Amino acid sequence: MKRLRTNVSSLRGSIEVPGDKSISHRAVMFGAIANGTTTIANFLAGEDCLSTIDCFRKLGVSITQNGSEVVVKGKGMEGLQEPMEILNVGNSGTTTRLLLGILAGCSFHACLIGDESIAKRPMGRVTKPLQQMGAKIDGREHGNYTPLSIRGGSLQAIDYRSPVASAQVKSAILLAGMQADGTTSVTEPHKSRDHTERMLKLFGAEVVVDGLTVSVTGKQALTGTHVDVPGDISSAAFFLVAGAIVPNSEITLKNVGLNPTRTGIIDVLKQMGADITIENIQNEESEPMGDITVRTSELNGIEIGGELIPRLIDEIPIIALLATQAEGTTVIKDASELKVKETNRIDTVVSELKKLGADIEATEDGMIIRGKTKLKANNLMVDSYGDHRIGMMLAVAACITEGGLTLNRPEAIAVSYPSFFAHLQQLIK
Ligand code: SPQ
Repeated sequence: MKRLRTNVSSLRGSIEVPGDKSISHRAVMFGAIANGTTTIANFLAGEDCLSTIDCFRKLGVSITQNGSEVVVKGKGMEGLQEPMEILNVGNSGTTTRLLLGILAGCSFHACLIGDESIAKRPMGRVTKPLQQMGAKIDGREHGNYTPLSIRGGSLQAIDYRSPVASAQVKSAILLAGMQADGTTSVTEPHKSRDHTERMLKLFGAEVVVDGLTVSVTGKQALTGTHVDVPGDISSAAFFLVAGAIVPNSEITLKNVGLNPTRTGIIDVLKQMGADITIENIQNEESEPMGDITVRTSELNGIEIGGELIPRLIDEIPIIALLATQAEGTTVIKDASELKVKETNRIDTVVSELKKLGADIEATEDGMIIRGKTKLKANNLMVDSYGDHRIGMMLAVAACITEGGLTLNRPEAIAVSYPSFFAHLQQLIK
């Protein structure tokens, strides 16, 4: 349990958020199956990415991690070894699904297990197409939930139409496709984050992107390289919102990833009227990054849905808090994917913000928030439910809440942002 800072009068200063979680996972995984050495700078040493390192070490890959510097000695596409132990993915959906895509092409046996939250997240969305390609996968409820067991082998390419816009589904199939005979394509209903496509190209693979369809031809080798991980925009989002809603604030976030498939939060802040500027954009050809400054703003409610949703799916908890401080109604729709994250994020966001007096209701595929509301707590306890993004959203909510507030299960935040509370403390004036 942690007592949260409430009624903060100002947030000011500049911070550098840790490396992007999605890119850190992929850099280790792609490095492991590449030929030669991969060096990673600004790696996120959060629990999820450490789970990825642990799994690949158990698959025989030599990985040296020294804080945010990582060196991976690649084994090549066919060099992974049958693990002697169960692969523990911890709390990480990305580790589970992308690892399954890689293991689908390996002719040995492996078992995957994770924590209580992972055990509730649907894996059929990747195990079914991987089975269609030729992998043998079994597990709880016919391979839909962990624990899972997989024996990969010779794979056939597929043309897969994903029913959901999910980068994890797309990436798992493309990673299997890299090991299959023929050309594998994945088509999504809306574009999900494209870090896999960009990173495969960085490792020397040929990837064809045609609108919502991505294709790779199998049996291409990857070559080890250097990966510079930008700051995680999903972590920055908590301070972008904090800067907009806490009085007398001005926060600069340095070297934040600005990949257009991830910047929905910036579009939303701008549409709601936030005072936000972006400077020093670099690295535009691979993973763009820049410095973002946000100041306390007058906000208005908006409607958020459609193709914007995959561009901000992980930011919806903090956007819900933002909407409580906007005049008028904010409607978030087309976001039923929130139900299958670390928690059901529609339920956990609505229940915890309601405790603080927010006017918020759950809908089938999102939520409706009416603002502007003064948040209040009278020595209340809110809960992260073991979900890092819910925990951080509540710590930011506390900054604009009157009264005493305690957070249950704050340790969940270490999954993606171990230095979150230190950074918050640094900004409080
Ligand atoms: O890795 P995990 O646990 O799935 O983490 C989350 C998060 O909030 O950090 C989702 F709960 O991020 C996913 C994201 O929602 C990371 C991700 C990726 O790196 O490919 C893609 C998104 O998931 P999905 O299911 O839409 O592909």
